[in-house]
Amino acid sequence: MRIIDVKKDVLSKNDQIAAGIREKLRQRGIVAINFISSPGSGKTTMLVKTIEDLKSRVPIAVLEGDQQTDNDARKIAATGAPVIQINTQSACHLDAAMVEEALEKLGFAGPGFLFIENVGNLVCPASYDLGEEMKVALVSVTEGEDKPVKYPKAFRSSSAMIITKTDLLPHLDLDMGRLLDYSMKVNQSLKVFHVSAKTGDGMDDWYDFLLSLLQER
Ligand SMILES: Nc1nc2c(ncn2[C@@H]2O[C@H](COP(=O)(O)OP(=O)(O)O)[C@@H](O)[C@H]2O)c(=O)[nH]1
Ligand SMILES: [Mg+2]
Ligand SMILES: [Zn+2]
Repeated sequence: MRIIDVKKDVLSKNDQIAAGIREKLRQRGIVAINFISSPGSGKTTMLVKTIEDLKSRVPIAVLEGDQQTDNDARKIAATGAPVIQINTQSACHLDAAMVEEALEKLGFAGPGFLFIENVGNLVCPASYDLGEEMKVALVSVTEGEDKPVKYPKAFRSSSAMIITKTDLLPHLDLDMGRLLDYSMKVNQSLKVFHVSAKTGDGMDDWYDFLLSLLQER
């Protein structure tokens, strides 16, 4: 009798494709950022604001992942940025093969940023390498303090955490110190941003960070 570890096998195939994507993006001077968060944390809103503020300085393209609809792709398209919507149907995450196919359709020559908005889910997106430079986890102030310890892999596999919707803080009793303690507990090197895409508060720190990634190329 033989037992096959299916999950391991699927992931190693995914990692091979992701490595190919990473190499291609490097050659084109494209910095890819994989956004992961729960549904509604503010990924699309962050992207729209980021594109509007940076598009005159650097080319930006987007891959949008959702099970269904092209709602988010239409919001991105309204900014003028090239975008492809990936509908994953029953799947709850993007994988490297989906990204490879979408990249061909996108035809983004680079250099610049490629933002990948993953399916809203803090679980399996953490396990799938999409060939990105880094994962960035978003958590909104309405989600409570303990998401980092409940979903540690999402925050451990991310290089940065964006705390979103800070304009709502006066209406909430979020303990920010605890949220920060929990996130440091799972990943000490997590770079943290506090932003409101609505008011623009804190966005400049995020832009400085992004632009420094491009300069490192
Ligand atoms: N007050 C406030 N609401 C926000 C902010 N960012 C996003 N939202 C709202 O949160 C909801 C979900 O945002 P969306 O960007 O679609 O989240 P996604 O599902 O992670 O892409 C929408 O109603 C947004 O208008 C923010 O900075 N402040
Ligand atoms: Mg979205
Ligand atoms: Zn999944």
